[in-house]
Amino acid sequence: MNIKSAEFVCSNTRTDKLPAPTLPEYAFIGRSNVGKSSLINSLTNKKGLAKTSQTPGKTQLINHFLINNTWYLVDLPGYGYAKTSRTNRAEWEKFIRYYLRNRESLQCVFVLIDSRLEPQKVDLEFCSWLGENGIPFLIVYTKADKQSGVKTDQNAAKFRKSLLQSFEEMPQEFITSSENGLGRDEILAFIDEINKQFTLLDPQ
Ligand SMILES: Nc1nc2c(ncn2[C@@H]2O[C@H](COP(=O)(O)OP(=O)(O)OP(=O)(O)O)[C@@H](O)[C@H]2O)c(=O)[nH]1
Ligand SMILES: [Mg+2]
Repeated sequence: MNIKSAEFVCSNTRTDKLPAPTLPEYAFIGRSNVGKSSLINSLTNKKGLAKTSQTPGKTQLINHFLINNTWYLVDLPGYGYAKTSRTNRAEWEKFIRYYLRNRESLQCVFVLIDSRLEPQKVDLEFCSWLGENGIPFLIVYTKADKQSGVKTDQNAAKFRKSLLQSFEEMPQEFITSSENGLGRDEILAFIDEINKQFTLLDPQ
C-alpha cells in the first residue's frame, strides 16, 4: 500500500470525543519507549507525525492519525512507565482499556515488544487481557536494527514460547525497525487486506 497522505486528526483523554467510528482503525500499544510513535512515523514515512522521545511517557493521549483519508492509525500512551504515579497508572488503565473494549471500528491491536528483551511479565499479562476480552492482536518486535538478526529471532522465540503457555495459537508476528524500515511493507500489506474487507462489510 502506498501512503499518499497522513495527517494528525485529534488527541483525546476522553473516549466520547473520539472521531466517529466509521473508518477501520488500528491501535499501537506497548511499554513506554518501546517505539510505538516511531513505528507510526516509519509506516507513514512522516518523521514528525507522532511525537517521539528518549524519555518514556511521551505519548499521553489517544492520538488519531488519518491515513489516505480512509483509515486511522492510533498512537496510545505506553504502559509500564515506572515514574507514573499509581493513580495515573490506574487512570491509564481505565481509559485505554475502555477504549480497546468498546471501539467498534478497532480492527486489531498491534502489541509492540522490544526485540532486545527477554519476555516481560507486563507484556504477557497485557496480551492475556486482550485474549480474555476477545480483542484481536498481533505482535510487533521493535528496534531490530539494534542487534543481530539471530538475537532478535532468539528473543522472539522466547516470547512465542511464553505466550503459548496461555494461548493455543500464536498471533501473527512482525519483526520491525523504524530506523531502517524493516517490516514496514508487511504491516502495511496486512492493514490493506483488512481495510478491503471493512469496505465490503460496512460500505459508507
Ligand atoms: N534504533 C532504533 N531506535 C528506535 C526504534 N524505534 C524507536 N526508537 C527510539 O526509541 C525511543 C522511544 O521511541 P518512541 O517511538 O517515542 O516510543 P513510544 O513507545 O512511543 O514511547 P511513549 O510514547 O513514551 O510510550 C526514541 O528515542 C526512538 O528514537 C527503532 O526501530 N530503532
Ligand atoms: Mg509514543
